[in-house]
Amino acid sequence: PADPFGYIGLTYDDVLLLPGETDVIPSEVDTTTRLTREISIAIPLLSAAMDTVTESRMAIAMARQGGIGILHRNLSIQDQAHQVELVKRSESGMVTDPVTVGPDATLAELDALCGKYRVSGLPVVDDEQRLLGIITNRDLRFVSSSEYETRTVREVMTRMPLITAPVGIERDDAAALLAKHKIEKLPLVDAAGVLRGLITVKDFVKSEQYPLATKDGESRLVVGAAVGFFGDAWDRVTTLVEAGVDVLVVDTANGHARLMLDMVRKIKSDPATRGVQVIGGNIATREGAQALVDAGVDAVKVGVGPGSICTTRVVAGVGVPQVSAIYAASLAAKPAGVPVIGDGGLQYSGDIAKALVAGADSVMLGGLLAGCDESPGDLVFVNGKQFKRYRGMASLGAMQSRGDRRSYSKDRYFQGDLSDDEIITEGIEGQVPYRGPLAAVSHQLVGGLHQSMFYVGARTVPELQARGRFVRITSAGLKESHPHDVQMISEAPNYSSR
Ligand code: RVP
Repeated sequence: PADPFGYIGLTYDDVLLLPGETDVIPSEVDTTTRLTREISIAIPLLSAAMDTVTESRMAIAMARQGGIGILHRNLSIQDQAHQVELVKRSESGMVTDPVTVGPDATLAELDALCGKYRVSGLPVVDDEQRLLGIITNRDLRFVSSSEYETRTVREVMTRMPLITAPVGIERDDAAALLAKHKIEKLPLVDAAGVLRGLITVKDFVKSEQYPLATKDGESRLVVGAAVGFFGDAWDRVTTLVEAGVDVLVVDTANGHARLMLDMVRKIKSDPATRGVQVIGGNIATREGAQALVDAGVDAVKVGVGPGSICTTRVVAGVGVPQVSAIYAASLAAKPAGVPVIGDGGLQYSGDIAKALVAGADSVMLGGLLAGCDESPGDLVFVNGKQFKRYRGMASLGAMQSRGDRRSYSKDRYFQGDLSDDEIITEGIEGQVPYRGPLAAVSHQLVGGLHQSMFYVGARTVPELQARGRFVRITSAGLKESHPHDVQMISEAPNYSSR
């Protein structure tokens, strides 16, 4: 090769967007973008598949805001599939396959079911799924918990006849029935009295509260989940698909691996799974993106080493600064019509627009979301300040097995065959400041993007991508970008110095 050093890699802090002629008002821009070939999202954000970022609570919150959460895979197959179910059942126009309980279950068993699915009551059905009644908080109000082991659902449920509706009832008619009878749940039954679905008042409230929510054809929230390609990975894939997952992320630290490409091809061609959207990654070169596109992915995820908790670039000496990596990947993905996801390395809201102009269609966030209420883990107090733990999936903590629970995170880094004391870590464990509810954090991030679009003069994401131009800056320019020569005396909601 003529030049063994190739090109210079640039990242977020190396560039700024040029301001342009504009008549755009920030509050009026449209941030809708393509997540995959077939799924659009109203805000270009994904929450990372990490065990300190995305479980069902975060996935629900992300989808409600108009983005999507990717459930991490450092869980047993059953636990991860259960997380998918929690998201899919969380809110919908109609639940087609509601959780039910039999009349002879004890109240303790009922309680456990309600806890597992986070619902406040269940339809009661016989062995043939015929509706017998319904049991909700109202029915349990006068039962003492000491009786839960001995009393059965049959004794306290509200029996038929109940207010029910036929399958296929219009949304407005259902809302009117709920209101007229002051009930919270409306079972849908067929002519034979068999339970076919359930509509709840909560779902109506939610859909008004979250107008941008990412939903599937049955108005259930959309969710993604990470899978690998070693060992029982195929079981994981099929179990997640059965649980209703919308997007699978074949997730590894080097997405240019042959096994990865085989897994993508298998999911896209197997009759049991080919309906699901597949994201492949991570890669950081044009060739890596091309290989994924050729294997048939529905989106390419970019990022080798940019993560705030990642040490790949120092441990292995491998990676590409993120803005250049996104650009390189887009050269292969764009002509094929495959969306690009920029994963990792974002520090501020301004980095979102930079990623989009470089060639991404959306971005995946870890550190920026790990401090939210909805991320797994408790608050930690340090010197009177509140933090939440945040760790890399290649950190010692994430890769070590705990008790009889093996780590599924190891094989993301091709180390499934190593014992705990042989692991080569590529990530660290740390903490980030507590940030409050995701809604507030995403408001600031997306609000920042609205401002970017105003400055560039773009009403839509495609316009931003077409109009955006970069200027490269020096370390003096970066210093000038941040607040300087002044002591900050109060915290801004979207800025902290690092
Ligand atoms: P960040 O948003 O900068 O915190 O980066 C999050 C991303 O970092 C994840 O989506 C993932 O691609 C990557 N990651 C996760 N764990 C590790 C690691 O331990 N090296 N890296």
